Amino acid sequence: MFPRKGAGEKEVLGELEEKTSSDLTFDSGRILGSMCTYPHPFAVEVVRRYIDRNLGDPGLHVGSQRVEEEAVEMLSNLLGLKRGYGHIVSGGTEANILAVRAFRNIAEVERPELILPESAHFSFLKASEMLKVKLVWAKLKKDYSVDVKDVEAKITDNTIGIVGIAGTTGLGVVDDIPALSDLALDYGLPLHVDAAFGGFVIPFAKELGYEIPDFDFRLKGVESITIDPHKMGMVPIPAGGIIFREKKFLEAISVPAPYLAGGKVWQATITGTRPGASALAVWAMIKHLGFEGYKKVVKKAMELSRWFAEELKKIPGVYLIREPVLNIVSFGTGNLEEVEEELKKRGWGISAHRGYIRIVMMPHVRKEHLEAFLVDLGGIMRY
Ligand code: 0PR
Repeated sequence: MFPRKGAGEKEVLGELEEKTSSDLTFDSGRILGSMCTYPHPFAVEVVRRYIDRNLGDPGLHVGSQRVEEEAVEMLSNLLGLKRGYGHIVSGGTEANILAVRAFRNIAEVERPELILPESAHFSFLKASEMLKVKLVWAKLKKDYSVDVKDVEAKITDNTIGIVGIAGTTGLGVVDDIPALSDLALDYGLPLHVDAAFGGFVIPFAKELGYEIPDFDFRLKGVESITIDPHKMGMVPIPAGGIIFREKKFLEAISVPAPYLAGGKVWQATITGTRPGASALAVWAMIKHLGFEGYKKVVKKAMELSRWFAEELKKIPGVYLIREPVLNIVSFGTGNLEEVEEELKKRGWGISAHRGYIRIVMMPHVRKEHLEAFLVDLGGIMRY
């Protein structure tokens, strides 16, 4: 009920505290299956300071708009491009929708089709429904990366573009983006890379010596990339990123907003009013941590995932779906649904996919949390 009379702040906060007491928190060490994490305290401070900035009316907040452009530029640099075109958006879902929208608007075909791996995130289902683009699913190989031959076999005159994934949602697999890029160039099609998760992992992991396929704008067929700062970037929700190689893609999805403070401006994002604080937090985190800072975070996460994968193998009845590529480890068991239920009963925040359980070594996940988890899992598997 909408209250007629207001209550004191203390009372309201007390009520909120009680209502959210059933939430799992990141600092409890129980959330092991999420792609989110406790944001970096510095990013939280930036959001608090600039909470009122609205990039939906950039004429009012000219400075913040410039900062967003710089954040996009730094993300482009990380992804091998001197200058890219894009926005800090609400997350990977919005970023993927914008990419599909751009491909569809540029292609101008009557019955648009998008080819994407069977491992693609469900955000593409939303894009398909909203944009009336048919999804054409390409098969996966035994290693769970997309079968590039199957992608090629599915290209038709209606194809508006191809999607590759750099860090799949379930297993953290990186598709053979170099081969997809060559294919895209051969057929004159744009390639979108969904690096919502992998974007803030792969560049650092590669420099640490992990063997991961190239995935970014250094490959000429790659026209757009989704990269989410609110996952491994440690920026508060909402913070996604969409970067296009060429300006024409952004222009293809821009609509005029004629009456705003900046005069006639163009808007490409799905959201109109949108948080400037998010863009500022992305900028601030990149400046604060730098490449070396993120590399340290990724080093820890990668090492932990390798260790955890080996420990899992020691538990009878537990098997890895595949060796980890990024900082995601997924495993199966014989009686999976029961195991899932038992783990959840013991208070573990895991992510249960069809056929396996996913553990993501986010920055808040520490070895002692995983050790406690392994003890519980071992116990469950014994009876
Ligand atoms: N692309 C990929 C490859 C993703 O994994 C995700 C989200 C998205 C796009 C969409 O991103 P947004 O959720 O930011 O729109 N992957 C996570 C998942 O589905 C999202 C998530 C995050 C789920 C935290 C649970 C959770 O606790 O697993």
